[in-house]
Amino acid sequence: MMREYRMLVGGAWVEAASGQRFETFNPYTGEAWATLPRGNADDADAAVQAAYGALKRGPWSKLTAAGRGALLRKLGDLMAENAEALARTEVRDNGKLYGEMGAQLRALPQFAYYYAGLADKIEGAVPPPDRDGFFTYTRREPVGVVVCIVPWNSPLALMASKVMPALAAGCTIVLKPSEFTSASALEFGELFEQAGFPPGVFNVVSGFGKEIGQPLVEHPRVAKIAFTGGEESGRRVNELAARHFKRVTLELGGKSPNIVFDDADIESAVNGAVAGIFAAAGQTCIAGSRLFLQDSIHDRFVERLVEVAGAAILGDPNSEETQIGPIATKPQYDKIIEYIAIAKGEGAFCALGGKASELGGQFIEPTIFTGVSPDMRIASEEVFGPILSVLRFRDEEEVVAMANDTTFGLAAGVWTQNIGRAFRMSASLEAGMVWINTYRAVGIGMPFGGMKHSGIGRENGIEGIEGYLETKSVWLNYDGETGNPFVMKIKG
Ligand code: TXE
Repeated sequence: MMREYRMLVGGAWVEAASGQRFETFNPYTGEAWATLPRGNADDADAAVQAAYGALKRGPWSKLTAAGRGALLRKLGDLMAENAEALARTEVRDNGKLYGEMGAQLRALPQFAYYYAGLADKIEGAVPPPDRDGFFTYTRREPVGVVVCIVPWNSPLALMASKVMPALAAGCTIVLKPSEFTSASALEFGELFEQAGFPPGVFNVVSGFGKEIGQPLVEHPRVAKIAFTGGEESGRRVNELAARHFKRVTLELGGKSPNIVFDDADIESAVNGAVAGIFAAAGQTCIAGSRLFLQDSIHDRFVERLVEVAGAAILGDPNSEETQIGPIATKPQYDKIIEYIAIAKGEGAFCALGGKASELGGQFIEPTIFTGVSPDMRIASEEVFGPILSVLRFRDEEEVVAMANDTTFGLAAGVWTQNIGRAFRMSASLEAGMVWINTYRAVGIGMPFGGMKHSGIGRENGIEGIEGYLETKSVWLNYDGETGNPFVMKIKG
């Protein structure tokens, strides 16, 4: 039995205006398991108008910051209560490991609680006026209607890091999940209703990037776009937004360096390198896809790496045993297979994997290429799959130059026991996040985002709410005179 989802617009569960639907697939079985409304510009308009109405009129517009916090706390509780069901949906729709999703969903309510607590601590300022008879202050106001566009690789987590601060700031939202993985976001919409958010504050629509995503970005009533996705779509969104001076937060791709010095704890570094690239089958923006090994440890490190990665268990994402699941979408699977051929064609040496798994379907073996040089495409382009490129280096200076020689700047890992080197490296690497003797550590309080082509702005932490606020300066004249030498004085 195919499940049929609907979209949440203005507090009602609706079909697409066109009446059309599309299928969503289980990447493990390859079978369609649900259908979704195929939204277009008409649905985009309806959702934005609902969000705009809720922003300007009605209970949300009058709610105090503490009131918004209380609703967010309720939402967090509901996320915790529904974690199991949401995790199962994500596994079915996206192929994510159940083990990983369980942990992620236990952490996700913290996004709601963190920003619930922050909602009533966003303060304006009272700068001293530069003239007599004036009182001057600033207000922090919600930026307006926010469109949140998220990709398929981690739908709920990427959505939470946008939606929670935006709501805490007082914005209203239209969420557009990826056409490949919309089910969890649509189920998430039910929790907003149960938590008691007024209709129109949170809307969720489904459909394709060009058909409904783009009209949302271009809609005149939308003030800000919070986007996570690929570099090309991010560029398009940024260009369209710029035309209308819309605010953007962009979380895009990466080709992150993971750097191991010869003084590192080798066993930890091997585990960090394996988790860095093969977690979520490499389908994460922070994947440590370029592994830099210092000359003197190169050979024995690769040997151990191949041993550990080669033992990874591929299989059913619902099984607790499984360490690497299927690739989430067929186009992504095809792209990864193509990059394997490109790497071989460029002369990289395949030390592990290098082919589709014998499990069939959308499984790809964990793959390690050594002898990679910086000029190869496999060393510079984001693959977004379980493919590791190994490069070698002589010393600190050389590896900093190589690591930074990329248009991306999302994350970087450094493995060393030398404290001075750790500090130097953290300052020299051009990346939004640097991990020393760890990889992939993330937490709600720490800003997340990239430099260069990896994005604009930061999510999470106190900084994560800034992008959803505007500052308004208020000048109040209390002495009766205009008080401003440049204002015309007209006496009748
Ligand atoms: O992402 P898209 P795709 C990288 C990864 C992957 C590549 C392509 O390398 O191979 O991107 O993946 C919506 N206006 N990442 O094509 O297109 C789209 O509907 C408005 C890295 O799946 O970026 C979806 O909801 N919206 C990344 C969202 O953008 C548009 C995670 C992301 O889809 C749009 C995923 C448009 N013109 C892929 N075009 C990361 N940073 O983690 C598309 N969309």
